[in-house]
Amino acid sequence: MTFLAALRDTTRPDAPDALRIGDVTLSWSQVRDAASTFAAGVDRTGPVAVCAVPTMETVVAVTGCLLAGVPVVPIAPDSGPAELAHLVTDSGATSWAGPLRDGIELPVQSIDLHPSDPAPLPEAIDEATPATILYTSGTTGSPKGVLMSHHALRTGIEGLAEAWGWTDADTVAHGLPLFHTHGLVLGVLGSLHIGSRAVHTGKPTPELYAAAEATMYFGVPTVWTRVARDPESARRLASARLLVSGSAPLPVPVFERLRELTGQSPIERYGMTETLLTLSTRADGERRPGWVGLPVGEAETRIRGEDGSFAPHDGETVGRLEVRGPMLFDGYLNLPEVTAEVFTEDGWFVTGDLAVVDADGFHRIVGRESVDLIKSGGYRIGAGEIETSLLSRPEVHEVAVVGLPDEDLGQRIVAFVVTAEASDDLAASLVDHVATDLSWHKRPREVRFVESLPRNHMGKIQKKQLLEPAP
Ligand code: MCA
Ligand code: AMP
Repeated sequence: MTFLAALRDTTRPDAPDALRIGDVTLSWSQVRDAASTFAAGVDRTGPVAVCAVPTMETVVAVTGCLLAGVPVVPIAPDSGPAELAHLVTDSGATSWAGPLRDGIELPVQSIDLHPSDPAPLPEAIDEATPATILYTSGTTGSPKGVLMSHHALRTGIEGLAEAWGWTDADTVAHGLPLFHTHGLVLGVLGSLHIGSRAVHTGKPTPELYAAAEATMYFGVPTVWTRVARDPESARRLASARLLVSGSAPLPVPVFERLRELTGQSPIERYGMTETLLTLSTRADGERRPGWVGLPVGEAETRIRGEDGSFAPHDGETVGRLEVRGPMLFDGYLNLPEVTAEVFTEDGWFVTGDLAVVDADGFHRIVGRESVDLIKSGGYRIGAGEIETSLLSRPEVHEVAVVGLPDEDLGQRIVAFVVTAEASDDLAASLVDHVATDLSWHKRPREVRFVESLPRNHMGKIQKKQLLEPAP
């Protein structure tokens, strides 16, 4: 078996609308020809950095790299100079595809959506080959490159297809970014493997979802919260086969409101960049609000207490969630020690999430072990990265960044800043600094000036005290 099986299958009937992104639509054979032509010309000396704007060109470049067996590094199109420099240097990218960014001196690979003399489909490649290097934040330091093989992507997608009854009769729609697992791997590459049609709506707004006429809709909880607040758009999703939420916890009231408006309960699933998706409720099974269901495909899970003992399956005992399976990553690029730290001695990946499991094997994610990993709008953001960026400003003497509860975003990034120059202008300028230095979605939504940060007798900042509501 090979990843992107449906795209590679030249015997299946063509469909004129296999893939639609914004106002560009291509058939299966057109996607195949464009991607094969990109593959034929691609620089094979190192990974290709793809500026992941939500366009057909991005999908053709990514797919072309996969067909060629060249690892692809999707880059957030608005990465600031610090983030961009880190991603390009750390990944060892030797070429670039998509809109060129200032400061990038790599050779640019051309993308032709309609080649006049298309190259033939490349031979299947070894499944152990790295497919993607997806950058994701940790609690400290710069984002880490997560190496996913073709085998991991294929087995992960096939597990989901079984759980969701996902077939080539489906049309998948979403409007999520193409530089993360959710939007790129599940939302686009998954269809190119399974053979379903795919529609990228450009942005994930309720109106655009309502107009997409799909059978399966993918969204982060913020998207579903906005759909639930827009009854007219929500009702137009009633005829869909599955409404799927993931990347962060779906609030129970949103689950219930969606059920009221659409007549169907959303599917909730859980995953990580490092593990693809490991847990989900099933199309043919129970969908319980607040719970993420059962292991998918060949994934296995276990929950352990701090002393290493296994948590009883009583639906109450909270422990650390550990995962094993063929859809796991092959490590963090250039970071063997960090990779070793996130695996147990017997080879299970420690997710950093806290969970419970009940007698039926149903899982509920209770929270994260560290307050330093924030999930805002479904984006994973490391507090340390934002603190480092803010501390580069001379006005900032001390800073602590936390995620506070937010009805729309799940968590919103709040920076507590100690400075001698507190003012509204400084707050706005610090927000702007992070938005341009790192990226737009990493900007604090709020800056609070404080006299000092709460510390324990060892001098360590007590972030938990900052999570309490402001007086
Ligand atoms: C956006 N705006 C900007 C920029 N970007 N302005 C200046 N510069 C920019 N670079 C503007 C927009 O035009 C808009 O303006 C306003 O900012 C707010 O934009 P919006 O898109 O609504 O952003 P948001 O409210 O901040 O974000 C909500 C969101 C977003 C759209 C849901 O958070 C999102 O796309 N999240 C998806 C994250 C994701 O895919 N995570 C998956 C990780 P105006 O209002 O004037 O139009 S993978 C994963 O987690 C695993 C494997 C898993 O389990 O799935
Ligand atoms: P990322 O690497 O961006 O995929 O983020 C992975 C993290 O997202 C996980 O470790 C969880 O904390 C969180 N996450 C993903 N899906 C869910 C979900 N359905 N419920 C709760 N948390 C989730």
